[in-house]
Amino acid sequence: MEDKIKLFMDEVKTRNGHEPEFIQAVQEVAETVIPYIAKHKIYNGKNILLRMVEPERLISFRVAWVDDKGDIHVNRGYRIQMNSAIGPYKGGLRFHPSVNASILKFLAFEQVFKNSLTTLPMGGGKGGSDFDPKGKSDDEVMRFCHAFMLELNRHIGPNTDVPAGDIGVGAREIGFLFGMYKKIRNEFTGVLTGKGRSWGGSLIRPEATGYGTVYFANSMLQTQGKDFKGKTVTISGSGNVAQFAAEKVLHLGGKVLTLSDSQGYIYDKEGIDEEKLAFVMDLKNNKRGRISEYTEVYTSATFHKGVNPWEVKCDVALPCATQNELDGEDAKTLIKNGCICVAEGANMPSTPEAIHEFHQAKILFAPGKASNAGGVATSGLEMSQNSLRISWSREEVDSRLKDIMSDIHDSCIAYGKEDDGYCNYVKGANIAGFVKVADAMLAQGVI
Ligand code: NDP
Ligand code: 2IT
Repeated sequence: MEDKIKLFMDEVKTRNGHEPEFIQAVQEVAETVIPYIAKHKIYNGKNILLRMVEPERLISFRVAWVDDKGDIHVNRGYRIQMNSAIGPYKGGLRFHPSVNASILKFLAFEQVFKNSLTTLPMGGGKGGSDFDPKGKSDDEVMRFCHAFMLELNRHIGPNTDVPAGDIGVGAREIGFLFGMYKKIRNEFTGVLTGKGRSWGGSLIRPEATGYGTVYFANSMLQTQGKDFKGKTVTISGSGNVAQFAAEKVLHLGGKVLTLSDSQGYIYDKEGIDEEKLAFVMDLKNNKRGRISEYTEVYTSATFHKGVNPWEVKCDVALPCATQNELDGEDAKTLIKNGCICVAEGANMPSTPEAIHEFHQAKILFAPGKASNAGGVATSGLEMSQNSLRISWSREEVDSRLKDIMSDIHDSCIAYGKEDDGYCNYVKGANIAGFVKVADAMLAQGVI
């Protein structure tokens, strides 16, 4: 089996040698899915995984725009249309200076499995740009988004490819992108999700990734007869996912100790309560400030520059910032400090070494493609509402989100439970996600 995996990975590395994040994401899937393929005859000899690692289409384009001073800038835009076996391509757009083909291919690849897990008919895609919205005026962000959509519009559509937000792309950016799509195509359609409430957006979509992550973590805790009540929780990030993960932890009676951004983390020993969280939301979403400013208002907190929050003792850790933000040493520290559960709100925040440590210690660990699937699942619900031209209530969407997260948890248990009763959620998510897409690819033939 090791040989089969190595042979496969050698081929992936030959073709994508300069893409470390993509190779990392594929390696994790290969280790769990290739043994499954070997045991299931219908997938033998079909090279399904080899087909799945090659994007159906990779679009790269120039985005030229003019700043407030009249200077011209050039950024690179991308859309990776990874797999459409079970539905139109679906996945977010990331605007961050680190964006490159490797990062977007890893995200698009993960998205294929994640979307399959949601039970909804969505293929996988991802896109974005190396544009940095930080420090730009609203007008500059608008001009960039309009220039980006001027090209992207010809590659997407409500039945073709439906982008949404990710790092650096929130309600403001989706608004500008949607406005330009509508103008060029003269169509008001559900071509993007994460839209504003008054123009086709779904209730609960802003909350969905963070809420879903905590619903999933709660199901994990319940397998041990536990829940969030009285649990201490460390969270990284302070953006969309982190904010609403924190909110749901508070709803369920947990105590949130940390939040972070790329400059460091804040530790509030008294806990970040609802009022303090409202301050953070205003600081990050409206004032576009830095998380360190929290300590200027709340003296119970300290700011720790240039480090991540995994050194803080906690019961549950929720990495909600970015890829590879939690390494093997961080994992050892969390385990040593008594952490019992790690659920990823971000995509691939734990390195392979960290995942190895969690599995060795047999603590509860959920990969993002399972635990953060609530965001895209609710995007799927937004697409359904757009197609039906209706909008569901908060309760309706939240209850569907809860059901979907619970179904994903069941799928992980079904495919990931090991002989000693420990659930390997990585294996469970990869195989459950793979089966649905692979069956569709088999049915559709070699294309
Ligand atoms: P936001 O842009 O709203 O927030 C991102 C947060 O992560 C910010 O606090 C940011 O800090 C921090 N961050 C970004 N890059 C780094 C870095 N290199 N090192 C440390 N911190 C960093 O993005 P989201 O909350 O939407 O996304 C967070 C994660 O969740 C990503 O991995 C994304 O792919 C994933 N995700 C998002 C979904 C969604 O619906 N939005 C759905 C599923 C997954 P700073 O401001 O300093 O950059
Ligand atoms: O990583 C993700 O799942 C997202 N950024 C959300 C994608 C979506 O289409 O809602």
